[in-house]
Amino acid sequence: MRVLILGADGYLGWPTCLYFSQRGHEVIGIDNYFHRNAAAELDCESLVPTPDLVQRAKIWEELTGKKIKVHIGDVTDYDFLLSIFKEYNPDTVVHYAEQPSAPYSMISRNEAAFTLQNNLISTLNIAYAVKEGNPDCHIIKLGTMGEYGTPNIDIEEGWLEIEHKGRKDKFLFPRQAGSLYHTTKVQDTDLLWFYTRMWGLRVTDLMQGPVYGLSTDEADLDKRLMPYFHYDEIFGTVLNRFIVQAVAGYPLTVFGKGNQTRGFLNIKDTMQCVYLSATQPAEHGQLRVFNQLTEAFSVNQLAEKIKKVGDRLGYNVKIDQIENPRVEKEDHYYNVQYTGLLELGLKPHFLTDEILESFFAITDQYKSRINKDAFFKGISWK
Ligand code: USQ
Repeated sequence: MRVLILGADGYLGWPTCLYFSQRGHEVIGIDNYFHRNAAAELDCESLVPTPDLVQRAKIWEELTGKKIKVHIGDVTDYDFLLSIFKEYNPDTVVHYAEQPSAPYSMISRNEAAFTLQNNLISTLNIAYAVKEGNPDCHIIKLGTMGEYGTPNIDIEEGWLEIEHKGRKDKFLFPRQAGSLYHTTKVQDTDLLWFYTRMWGLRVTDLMQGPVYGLSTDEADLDKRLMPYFHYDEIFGTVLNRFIVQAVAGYPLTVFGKGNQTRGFLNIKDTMQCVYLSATQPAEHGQLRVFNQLTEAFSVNQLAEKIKKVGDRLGYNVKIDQIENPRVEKEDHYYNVQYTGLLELGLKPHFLTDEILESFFAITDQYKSRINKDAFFKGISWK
């Protein structure tokens, strides 16, 4: 396969490049370094020193002889994106080229406008580039479980059959996002569903929960290949933050009551899910939706798990319940269906004590780089 990975410098983008390249596919990685630049401006840089995309591709080639082609450019620039499609004619495009942070999108109107513009125009451009460049190309878009919110009914895998006044139809599962960022993901889904109906695009939408971890088989070959990893309030996700907080001797920041429940997965499983979706693509005219998680935990359950393992390792972990800066339900029903990716062949890595121990061990190697000021920035949803 020839695979175009948009957002190739990010936490998931770079490991995805490695995963496909290692398996013999031709990989083209694109990024505009938005995330890197924003992290530097907001004083919340990666825990691990990460060479830029061009340098990392060179390191990978030196180590393995495999080439990842890299272009630095902006997917919201349609001429640039179309020229890439025309040059490479990809079989699959993986779309991570979005502003990925819910807190970032809630900082102020400017960040909200950037998120809206960046995320929607990038998705629109991909739909057009596929139509004009190669209508057979399969689009894999990273969506989010946060599109569904926390409804008081079971969350189905993308679609819901409704019977109304004696008639039946199937619709996208109702969406009620909890941040402006998550709202752009809802709109992305709608955009792609629209163009799937209009033009017969083939699309897989991966509704992913918060990802954790630093280790993938390919990144483990050399420290310089590790993912761009955040633990700050803006770009860090909860489990990654808690591990770094525990190592730094900073109390784990449970927001509000901590009964908020989400579906989590190991970064290794994100790689598997994207790969399984690419090798078993959607049909023309199909918007295929998978709920991408392997197990659900409340924030309190995560904090307790990390405390148990951390204390055993000698970290003396403290847990703090702080006022919730977000507007979200702190007690809610949560029951998600997620069989689609298991049926494609996903073999989950669950959050065992051993996985947590190895996560502590890698994080500890970078302890001196932890910037405690990044843990709390005071971004409020209210
Ligand atoms: N939380 C805490 N303490 C913290 C950080 C988070 O209690 O220090 C809580 C939040 O209030 C929330 C839950 O943990 O209830 C998850 O927060 P998060 O920051 O891990 O995840 P979120 O902002 O929802 O976004 C992340 C990714 C996003 C992805 C999403 C999947 O940044 O790209 O779409 O996870 S999901 O959460 O399922 O929507």
